[in-house]
Amino acid sequence: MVTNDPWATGRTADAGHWQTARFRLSLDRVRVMGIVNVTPDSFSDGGQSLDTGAALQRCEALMKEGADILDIGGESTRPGAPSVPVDEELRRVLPVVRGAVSLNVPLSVDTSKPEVMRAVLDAGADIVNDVRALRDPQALAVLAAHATAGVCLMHMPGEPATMQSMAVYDDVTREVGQALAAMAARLRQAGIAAERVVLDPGYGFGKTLDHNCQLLREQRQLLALGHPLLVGLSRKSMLGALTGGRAAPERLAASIAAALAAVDAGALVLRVHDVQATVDALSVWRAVRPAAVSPVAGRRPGD
Ligand code: HH2
Repeated sequence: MVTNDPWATGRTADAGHWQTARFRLSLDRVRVMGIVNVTPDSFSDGGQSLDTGAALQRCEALMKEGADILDIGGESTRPGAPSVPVDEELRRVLPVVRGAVSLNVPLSVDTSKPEVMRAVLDAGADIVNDVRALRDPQALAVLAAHATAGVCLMHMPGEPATMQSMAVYDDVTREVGQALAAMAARLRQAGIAAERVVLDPGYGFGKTLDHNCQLLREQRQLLALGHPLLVGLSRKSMLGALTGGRAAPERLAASIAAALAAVDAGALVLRVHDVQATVDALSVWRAVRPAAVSPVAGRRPGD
């Protein structure tokens, strides 16, 4: 074991996999989570997969491109997006989960609603990805009642409508780290095994451009929390700001650069719109990165 191995720093021995409902997902290499937004109004791809058939086609296409996980969402989190009633969110995501369950790939559902969580887990979904980190006690209860489902806890102060007014930190990395630690402790107290939990710093959620850049620069510090890190930087507005105002569909190069920066800083799951390009970038990355021995699998991450 190489003690200064970036892949090892601060991570506990059991942080080498993500336990999800049907799959124990090895994290000895970086995993790509492909985004399937079943929404009319998502910030970069709203309306593209609004009906079940189109969403399932996207699921299959993303798998062919090399996605390791599919993340299905029925409500946009962009600031100002209208809230979606439970029955409408269920109408959007449940048939997609039911159709995708036979694809033999881990299915994540991006939701904060306990009713939706319960229904999709009953239908065979593997992971709950909650940008509100199960802050609804009923949501926590749904996950605690499930023996194995994975969960992603993301940092977001307040709600999408108010989060940018709460983008005030003395030290963003320290404060995001403390908040994530408290979230993980709350799940532990509820009896949810640590191996089921990944953490996400929440790029673009209640953070200014400077906060996002500092957080990415210092992201490695979050590895000390002992959970794998998932990041969502794909097409985010911070990338538009850093590239002279490019619109969301024109942020591919910026998204790849950000994804690799995040991997360099210890991220093990990348939530992305552009799966093929990200998979290609990771292939090159793996071939040329400094050799490091994974303490988890006893071999180089990515092999
Ligand atoms: N970002 C978005 C949505 N869900 N989940 C996690 N864990 N991390 C993220 O960074 C994250 C997320 C926003 O992206 P997108 O789904 O493309 O847009 P919208 O929320 O408008 O549907």
